[in-house]
Parts: sequence; C-alpha cells; structure tokens
Amino acid sequence: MVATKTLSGDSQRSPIDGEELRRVLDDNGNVLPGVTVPKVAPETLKKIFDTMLMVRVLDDRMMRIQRQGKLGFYMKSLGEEATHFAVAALRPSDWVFPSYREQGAWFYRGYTLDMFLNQLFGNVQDPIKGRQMPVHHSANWLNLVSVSSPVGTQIPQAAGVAHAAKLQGKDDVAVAYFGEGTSSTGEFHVALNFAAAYKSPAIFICRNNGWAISVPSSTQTAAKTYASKGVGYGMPGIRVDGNDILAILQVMNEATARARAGEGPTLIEMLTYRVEGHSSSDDPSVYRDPNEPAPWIKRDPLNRLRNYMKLEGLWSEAHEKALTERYNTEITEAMARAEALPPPDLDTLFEDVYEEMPWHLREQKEWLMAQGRTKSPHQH
Ligand SMILES: Cc1ncc(C[n+]2csc(CCOP(=O)(O)OP(=O)(O)O)c2C)c(N)n1
Repeated sequence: MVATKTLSGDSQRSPIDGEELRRVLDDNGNVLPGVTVPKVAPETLKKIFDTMLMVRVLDDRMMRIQRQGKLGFYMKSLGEEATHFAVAALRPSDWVFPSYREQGAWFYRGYTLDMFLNQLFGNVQDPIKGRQMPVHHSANWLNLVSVSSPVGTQIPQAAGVAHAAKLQGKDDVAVAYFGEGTSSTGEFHVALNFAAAYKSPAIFICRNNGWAISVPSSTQTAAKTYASKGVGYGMPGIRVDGNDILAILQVMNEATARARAGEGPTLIEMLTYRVEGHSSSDDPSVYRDPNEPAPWIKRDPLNRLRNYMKLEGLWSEAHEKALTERYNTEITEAMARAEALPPPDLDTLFEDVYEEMPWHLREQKEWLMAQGRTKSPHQH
C-alpha cells in the first residue's frame, strides 16, 4: 500500500483496486460495516440528490441537441456527478475553481438553468457575453471562477486566492477541481508546492475518471496513486471513492477544517469513472475496451445515493418521477428562451477589460462598427 497520509476517520481496503480508499457506502448504497457516517442534514442530502438528478437529465438533453446540430459542443459527466457536490461542504464565501466538468457545483451554488443555457447558446443574456465555448461558465457573484480551456490554469489561481484569504485574515478556503490528466501539467506542481510551502487554505480535488481523452490515467504517472503526490509536497493526500457522496463530504469536512485552522492544503483524489466520451467530439470506442464501463455502472453515484436515502426514509419514487418531469419541462422552456435570443451586440466585444477604453481598442471598435455588420461572426 502506498504511504498516503490519511486524516482521522475510517478507511477501507478498496474493492476497486486494492489501494487504500475512503468509503462510507458500498456499491449499492448500503453503509459499510464499522464506518462513521458523516452528519449531513437531510435537506442537504435532498438538495444534492435533486441537483444530481437534474444534471443527469440535463446532460442527456444537451447531448441530444448537440447531436441535432443545435449546439456546437457539450461535455457530460455520466458516472462522476458525485464529485461535483464536494462543494456542499463549503460556505458561500469559499472560492471554487472548477474544470469544465462540474455542472452540479454550479447549480448547487445557485447558477440557474437559464444562465446555463444562455451560456451554451452564447446569446445576449449569456453571463459572459458569448466569449467562451459552451460549458465554460463564469459566475463571480457565486465565487465560481471562469472555466478555462487550457487545462490546469485554475490550480495556481486557487492556491493564490487561498493564500490571499489567509493574508486578509479570513478563514475562507479555495477549491480547485481538475482531472488526473491535468496533474501532468506544470500548473499542478507549481500550485501544490506553493500552497504546501505557505500553508495556504487550498483544497485540490483531482477527479480521477480513468482517462484524459484517449490517454489512460496509468500513463499520466508512475506513482501508484494520485493522492500520494500530496505527500511529496508536504500535505495530506487522501484517496476517496468518488462515486460515494458521503465519503466525499467526510473528507471534504476534514480538509476544510484543516484549512480553516491554518494547517494548510489537502490533495483529494476522487476515484471515479467517465462512463461516456470525454466530450461530444470524442468516440471512446476507438480506444477503450467496451467491457470497461460495466463494473462502474454498477457503482453509479446517483443509484447509491438514492438507495441510501431510501433506507433513511428520505426518498420516494413519486418525488423522483415528478422532479424528472419538471426538469424536462423546465429544460424545454429554458432552451426555447435561450434559442430565441439574439447574440450579444458586436460592440460588447470591447467591454469589461479596461475601465477606460484605450485608443487602439477605440479605433478597432470604430472600424468594426463602420463595416455595417449587424450580426455576430458566428451567425455567418
Ligand atoms: C494545456 C492543455 N493541454 C491540452 C489540452 C487538450 N485537452 C483538453 S481536455 C484534455 C484531457 C484532460 O483530462 P483530465 O484532466 O483527466 O480531465 P477529464 O476531461 O478526464 O475530466 C486535454 C489533453 C488543453 N485543453 N490544455
């Protein structure tokens, strides 16, 4: 077993691959013998379940409209949605630096379906004015920092913001999400070293879903686990079942408590699996054994949470059915609204960077507007 330092709490030998892995629920959603179940308010669990269900319904609908040619690009999270709800262990004042695969985190923090769809369509009500490709959201009012296409850029930013909170005497934490493939970038190493050296209140979530597009996670590192990398930098590295929301909340509670107490950062490897392609542009049948997803589908995070809640008397079939129908209706309506809206005005391209527009941008704006174009370039 690799010498990953665990915090207090329970530890189970993983039935998945034999390395130490924190779990609370078994693959079916039953509490494992001898583990401590974290205290999670029933309302929180219900909110997580409802939002996870929404992500599932939404992902499916969005992938379909992508296939119909209405949307340029989409990224699903099928099978790895529980990782999104690590944010349920945070306060609203904590900062989150997501990668592009954490839809649930956005909705959990208050991003709306309309904002989501307006961003995908890049229309006039898109919170970021059509400036990013689909699924690259940005919501500074929710302390959710812009998604960037180059992977890894968000990790040093999170380390920096965490450190700034510490310098300001606040006990806020900053959380960065990234995939295991992204741990091969320089940004991962720079950020972990900085945060550990300065004891910054950062939490690094490595969402290990097995693949970085077509590159298997085993190719990204010679280390036995991603969690063990934290130990090398001087912080705890915890490996948790990323399809088990209770185990995720348990380790997040420990990591936030450490960070707020001034004890520094934590690296959490959330072991999960990308059941489908990397994005709407990917075809995993070209590089992946077709039998590989089967055992992971049995460990589905939504099923496990549903079963646990059923046993706790917090779930009903009628509620889930009604909610699924409601989500489908709301998505259809929000989609119709988003599709009907025009793109942002061309001159908005020049806003938001400088308080006072410099001369060269003013010239460019005047030139563009003199061309008599009324449509945005992506309408041509
Ligand atoms: C710096 C940089 N290099 C390469 C790419 C191309 N690229 C986009 S996503 C991706 C795979 C990332 O895999 P991982 O970090 O494991 O996240 P996952 O998509 O599996 O959630 C790559 C290589 C990129 N966007 N940025």
